[in-house]
Amino acid sequence: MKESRPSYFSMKPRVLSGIQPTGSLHIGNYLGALKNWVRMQYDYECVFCIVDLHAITLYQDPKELKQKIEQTAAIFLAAGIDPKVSSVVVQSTVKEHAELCWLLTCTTPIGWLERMTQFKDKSSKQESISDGLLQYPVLMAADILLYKANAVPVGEDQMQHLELTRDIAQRFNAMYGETFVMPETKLPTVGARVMGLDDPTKKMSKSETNPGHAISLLDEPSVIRKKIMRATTDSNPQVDLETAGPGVLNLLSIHQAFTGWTDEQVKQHFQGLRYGDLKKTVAEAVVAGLEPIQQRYLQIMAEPGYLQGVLREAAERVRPFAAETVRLVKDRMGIYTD
Ligand code: ATP
Ligand code: LTN
Repeated sequence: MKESRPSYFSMKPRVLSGIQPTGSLHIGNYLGALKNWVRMQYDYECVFCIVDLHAITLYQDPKELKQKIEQTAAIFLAAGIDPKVSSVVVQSTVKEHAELCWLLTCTTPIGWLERMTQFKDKSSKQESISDGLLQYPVLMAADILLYKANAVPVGEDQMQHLELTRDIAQRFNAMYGETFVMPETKLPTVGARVMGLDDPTKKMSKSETNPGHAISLLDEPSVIRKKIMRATTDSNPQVDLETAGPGVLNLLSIHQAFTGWTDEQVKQHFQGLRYGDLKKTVAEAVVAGLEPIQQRYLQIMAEPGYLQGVLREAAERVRPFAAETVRLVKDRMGIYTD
């Protein structure tokens, strides 16, 4: 079957990434993913998804979920995603994500899914595990392969899922002929794994409930300062870069990711500084970095219909491309296409 390229998609390489609308986005999501998206959007053809079908692999309150989907989309735009050049899409509004997912579940061995550390981790915390939680990475592979994405900017925790995506693509190509492009993982140089402020041995996460754990992108400056001042460090009184524990290293990398300082600048400024002063400096960098995002977020949310229009237009824009991929995949598998 001949592949056609709907006119919207240019010859630029493509990017796809997504964030679950499962709570308030935090600085880990920003530094690990969003900030990189903003940087990449002019060099790539980008699709950024609010992955609501992923979110429901764990129970979500239906009334809250709708709100969280819109809030997540608003944060994407507030962080600097330009809806004129990038497509901000609610995953469930382009039905081909679910359709391709089903086709891929039929070529993915269960053993590959049972080995995923995120599945093992999340399922160990549940009394009853949904089939969707096991299929989660196949849906993620479908998101990526649907748009034949060349690059996927994510945080470090998603590396295993990206490897699996390549395995799924390779297996499909071997079974049915060259169909999918191999996507590359793009990690940020700093901030690929931001740790919890309350426990620097755990990744900062939306679903963690301790209020001192994460800094939300919408936290007020006073809240940000308080959370950072209370962050867990270690028993040393001051920064020693040679022996610093994970709490101090986490604060330093948060600072570096927000300011763009070089390693040398970090060393010059922080070596020997007392922890109280380190925390004040980090807090001010975070407050300054988030202020413009928070202002834009309020403006976006105050404009009736704007966000809904952006989401509708983006879905319309990408649908022909998604439909074309599903058509090709079905054709390769011998499924009836009209
Ligand atoms: P949840 O707790 O609901 O699983 P999460 O906080 O892990 O959510 P996701 O929606 O799963 O967030 O992740 C969205 C993006 O943010 C992914 O690219 C992921 O790699 C990145 N990310 C999430 N947490 C961190 C973190 N602590 N540091 C760096 N990147 C992160
Ligand atoms: N599983 C991812 C979210 C996600 C994603 C994607 C990321 C869903 N589909 C496609 C990159 C590409 C997570 O961060 N938890």
